[in-house]
Amino acid sequence: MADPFYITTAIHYPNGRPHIGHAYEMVAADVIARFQRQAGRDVLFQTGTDEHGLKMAQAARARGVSTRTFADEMSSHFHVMANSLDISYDRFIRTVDVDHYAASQAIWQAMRDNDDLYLDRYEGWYSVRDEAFYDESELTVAEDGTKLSPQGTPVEWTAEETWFFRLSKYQQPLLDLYRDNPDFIRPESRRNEVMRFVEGGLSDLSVSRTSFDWGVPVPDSPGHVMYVWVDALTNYLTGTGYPDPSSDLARFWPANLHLIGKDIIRFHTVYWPAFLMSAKLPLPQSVFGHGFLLHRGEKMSKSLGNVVDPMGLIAAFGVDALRYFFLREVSFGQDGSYSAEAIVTRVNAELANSFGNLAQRTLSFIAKNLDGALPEDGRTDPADAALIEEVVVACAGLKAGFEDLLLSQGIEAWMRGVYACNQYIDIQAPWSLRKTDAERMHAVLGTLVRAIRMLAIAILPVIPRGAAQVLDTLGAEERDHQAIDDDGWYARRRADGAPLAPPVPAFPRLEMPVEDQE
Ligand code: ME8
Repeated sequence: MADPFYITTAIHYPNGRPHIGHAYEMVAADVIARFQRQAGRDVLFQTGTDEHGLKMAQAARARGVSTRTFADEMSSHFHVMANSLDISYDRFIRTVDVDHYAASQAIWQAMRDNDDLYLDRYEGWYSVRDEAFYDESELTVAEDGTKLSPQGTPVEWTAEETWFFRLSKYQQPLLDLYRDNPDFIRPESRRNEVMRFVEGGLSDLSVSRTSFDWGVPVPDSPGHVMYVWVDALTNYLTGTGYPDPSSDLARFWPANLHLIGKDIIRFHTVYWPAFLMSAKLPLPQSVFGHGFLLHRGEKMSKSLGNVVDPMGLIAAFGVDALRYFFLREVSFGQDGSYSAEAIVTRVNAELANSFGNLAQRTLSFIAKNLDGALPEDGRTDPADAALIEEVVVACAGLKAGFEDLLLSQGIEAWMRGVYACNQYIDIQAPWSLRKTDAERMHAVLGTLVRAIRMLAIAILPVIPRGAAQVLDTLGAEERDHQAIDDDGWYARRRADGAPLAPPVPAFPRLEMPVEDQE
């Protein structure tokens, strides 16, 4: 049985429509999930929506509909977006799912059995937008006197009877965890930030609410619903069949990777491991906090009018183009900027003019001049083996990058293979050889077919549609990493005798949408 690999995105708040940050996170996780599947791992990939909490209840009230009706409608936009982005999730979880209630109540009970929950009165500052409690010392004051959280959102004073979790008890175990597992929090800058926070001391955490009822009921405590982050974090366990140890999915816990944004790192690397330690459950291997995607370098906000609908970007540029842009443009872990020009420039330079053009000019030349028959083994030249070697190195570079979550560096390594092919084709000039040296022309085209096949397999996780289209034209069925090195493919494929399918451009050139032209 292959080695399990469980990857999750954050579950997204559907209090508004999905934005580009949500799309970015789903795509990044999807590329890693596809990459690990292609490498032979037994992958479970979960994404979904986080539907409880005051923020959802307030948004529904503002719309004048019941919270459940609102949640159903809004969650469906995230589900549709995931499908439109070709996200290969195994489960799209909703925190209103019945099994999620069971899992949340089970972890609650386990924390209670460990004597980590007690009833007390909570008085303090709460931000509904962040669904988070803050200490007075963390707040700043706006010009109009409003108190603001470190995320810049307004806080309000709340006082109610709640259950508390003994977070303070876990300060040292958490510091030990970070020290012993340097990869638990990535990238390094986030790890340092969390360690400083925990070293500063931890207060017990209020983990239930009595002032509203939109949440998972606390077992044996009428009137209390769980603090939204308790049930939200538990979604990762729900996906593995928790609390049933005999579930088919139980083999996926602990998760290999929680992929989340930098603003919610504290919830995932302080609260979540503490809850799991308390419930005596194994801890995830790694939490990666990616950066934010900013529109022309500015934070998105409705008042700036720069909240771009990802569905509009898919319609304007296509799924592969958007996926490629997200991962190639932004060094993974850091913030990045996007704009229509940046998407068009990047995609045209690298997909349309480089990889797409390489595949298209090679395959249409073969279609036209060899009637689509695979080139024969002509007279070789050292340049042929050198090119194949460069492409093998490029694909290995992508693999090494992706294993370490250096996604843009991995794609950059791959691009070097594409550039090497384009240089080779210009130097070897098969169009001239057609008249002067047919045997050599065959060798050149055969080398290019092999190279294109390897490059297309390697990039499949990033641009699954276009890369599959190129591979379909070649009739290359095996598409895992092992297949990249399989040099028996070309001989087998030639022996089967079927001509290549007529090539269709897989990566059209993009135009700037009219409304974005200045
Ligand atoms: O925080 N660029 O949900 P959420 C990149 N429900 N990523 C961004 C982004 C941006 N501009 N804006 C947000 C929540 N994100 C909770 C999570 S998990 C148990 C519960 C990321 O809808 C953000 O960092 O506010 C987070 O990882 C995800 O989108 C969902 O954010």
